[in-house]
Amino acid sequence: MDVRAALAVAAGKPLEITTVQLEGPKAGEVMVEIKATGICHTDEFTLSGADPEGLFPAILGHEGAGVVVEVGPGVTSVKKGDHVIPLYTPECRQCPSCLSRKTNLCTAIRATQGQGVMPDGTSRFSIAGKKLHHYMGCSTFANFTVLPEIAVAKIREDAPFDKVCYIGCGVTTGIGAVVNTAKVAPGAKAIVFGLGGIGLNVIQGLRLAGADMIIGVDINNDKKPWGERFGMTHFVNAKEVGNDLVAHLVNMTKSGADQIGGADYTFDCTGNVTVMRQALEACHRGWGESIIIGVAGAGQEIATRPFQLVTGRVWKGTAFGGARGRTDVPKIVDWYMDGKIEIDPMITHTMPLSDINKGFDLMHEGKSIRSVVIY
Ligand code: NAD
Ligand code: 022
Ligand code: ZN
Repeated sequence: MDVRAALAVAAGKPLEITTVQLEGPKAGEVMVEIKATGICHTDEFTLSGADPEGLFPAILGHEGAGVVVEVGPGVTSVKKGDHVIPLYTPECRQCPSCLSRKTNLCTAIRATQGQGVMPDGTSRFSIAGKKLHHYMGCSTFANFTVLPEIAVAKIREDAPFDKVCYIGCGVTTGIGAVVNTAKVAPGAKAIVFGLGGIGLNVIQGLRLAGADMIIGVDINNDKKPWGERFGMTHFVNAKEVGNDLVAHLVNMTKSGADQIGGADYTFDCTGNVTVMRQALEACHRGWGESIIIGVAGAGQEIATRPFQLVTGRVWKGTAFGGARGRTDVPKIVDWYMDGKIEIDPMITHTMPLSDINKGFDLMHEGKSIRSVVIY
């Protein structure tokens, strides 16, 4: 069938709004009508050509929400009419990783997903007979897409697509990093580096977890009111503090008889490897944990002195907030519908698919927290 899509024709070129062809779902697959999709950094990272694993031509997009319109043979967990959120981290519940209970990184379709094809090794998208690549197993920059059954989370039907699409990446990543990866306890002191679409969700996750002190660090003072809006208690401009940033943060978090400073938890939401080091070193000796969320550029490396780890600081990373998509995403949708978390104010811009390139411009210019395309 014909579908409307924003096609990534080649690295560094704007997306082309065009009609492409989509084949129906095969065994174990579902076709979803995408109703809304967020625009996230990794779409831009791939489109720019900076991602060495980027494949073209492709249908990008990985932060969507929509309705199942058709299911392939053998599909049992969802049916036509179900509302779903696509998952770039699937949950098969059968692979060694899923069964381990130690990680959310399901391996069932990992190899083919990275190659831009469905689990059977073929693509459902084409244009004029020429195959197009899928992206992160989702391809939400088209008004219809095909996904493996294990890569959709069924959600309640009263949840608005134009808001809950953000749960497909940013919201779950930020909140999940707090509740699943760090497992922050009430009373904690935390520092969040980078107050963008991810960092603000870390902040609201910390508020939900009952953290006492939530320090936000950014190089842009315009982010201060944004952080405060979601629970930040203190703001630090890293540029204004300069070289003494870590000492400044350690000083701010001093407490107890020994007056040793440092946060219980820190989160990198910038993707900058210098910031990742600062985040680790701003942790409390003996127990502070630093969680890397930001994705660094290809070939980048992190460094610190081993002393930092020998004295008990812990360096961790998280993908999709450690969330098991089919299990956890519906719960986060409930949290939103119950008013436990906020999404609406973070969606600063919406646009039709025809204006999707404007959404990328807004992200470049740092003018948006999130842009959402409404089909
Ligand atoms: P964003 O651009 O909206 O926010 C980044 C923020 O960092 C901005 O406010 C910017 O001013 C600030 N910043 C830049 N340099 C800084 C510095 N030196 N010190 C302090 N602050 C600084 O981006 P986002 O959407 O919030 O995404 C953040 C990162 O998270 C990206 O690298 C993205 O790819 C990554 N991400 C990771 C996952 C995952 O599963 N691990 C999922 C989604 C996004
Ligand atoms: C989402 N991300 C950044 C912005 N929005 C993002 C990017 C990569 C990952 C997670 C979130 C990620 C972390 C670890 C992995 N990925 C590897 C997972 C594995 O090997 O099992 C990752 C993922 C998907 C893809 C590539 C890398 C892909 O589909 N191409 C989850
Ligand atoms: Zn994303």
